[in-house]
Amino acid sequence: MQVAVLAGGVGGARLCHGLYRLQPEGLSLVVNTGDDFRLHGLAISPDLDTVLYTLAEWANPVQGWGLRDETWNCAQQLTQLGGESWFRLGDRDLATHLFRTHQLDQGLSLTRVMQQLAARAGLPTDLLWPMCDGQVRTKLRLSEGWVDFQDYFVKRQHTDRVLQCRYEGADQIPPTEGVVTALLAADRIVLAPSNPYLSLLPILSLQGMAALWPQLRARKVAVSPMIGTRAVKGPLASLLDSLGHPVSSLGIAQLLRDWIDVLIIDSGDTHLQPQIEALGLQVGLTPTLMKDTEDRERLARVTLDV
Ligand code: FO1
Repeated sequence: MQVAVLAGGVGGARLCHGLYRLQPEGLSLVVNTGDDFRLHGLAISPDLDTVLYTLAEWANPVQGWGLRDETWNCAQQLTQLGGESWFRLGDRDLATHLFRTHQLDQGLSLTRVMQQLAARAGLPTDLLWPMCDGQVRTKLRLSEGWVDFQDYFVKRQHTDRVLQCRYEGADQIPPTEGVVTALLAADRIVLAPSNPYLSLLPILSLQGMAALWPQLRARKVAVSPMIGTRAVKGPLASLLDSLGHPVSSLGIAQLLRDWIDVLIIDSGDTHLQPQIEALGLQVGLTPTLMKDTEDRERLARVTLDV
């Protein structure tokens, strides 16, 4: 079976890992780049790196992003010098950003750079696909105005109420050819348990995506990142609330209903099944929390079988 996955963030990367362990071939991971930015002159692609490190089994198992066995000498010295240190770059992680920045500055596309990084990490080169090669940037409107994604997420620790989200550039930048080919070839498209506002909608908002979607023959399955009224990680519950959706998998169903056939929700949320079905979606019920590799594989299996 050809499988394409849309993903971003730590939950997305963990499901990608489960799918990769089940079927390393015929798998295409389309990753959000709306969080990408430059800092200290370096090109940083947090979601791509989180997927890369997780699949290579290099990721920090506790925080989910960054590398395991990381050291922080550069970050500490930068703090000492009074440099910008709110976004912490580990010593080993810095090598990825140096490599990527150099290659991009030589004129290579982000897609090509990620193929090289994947190869060096022992992964197939046709596995990891940045959603686009252009610059789409997720922006959030807070009470004092629009801010960049990482200003909201890391600098301000996602404590502000978000009044609006936009994906700057998305209406002018199409998905890459590799992404379109993978979506057209897919028998199944999986929307990972990633934050819809911050990871999935940036991908789905790309130029031409809404027109492409009905042409895809794949069955489209999403995994809800909500368990009860809580997000597994991050500010999703607060975003659903401030943007006018129910703070549960019902809110996820409302947001994704035009893009999917099936929503997999946590088995503790059975009571939501009738309301989600009333939106025209099929419901899959299974434990959705991924605590270990076995959970990742088990949930991945459900996304392929449902
Ligand atoms: N997240 C944080 O909360 N604080 C950080 O200092 C931080 C540094 C960082 C460095 C490299 C990287 O690839 C990711 C990093 N993240 C950090 C995570 C990142 O901001 C988020 O996971 C995503 O952008 C949201 O999916």
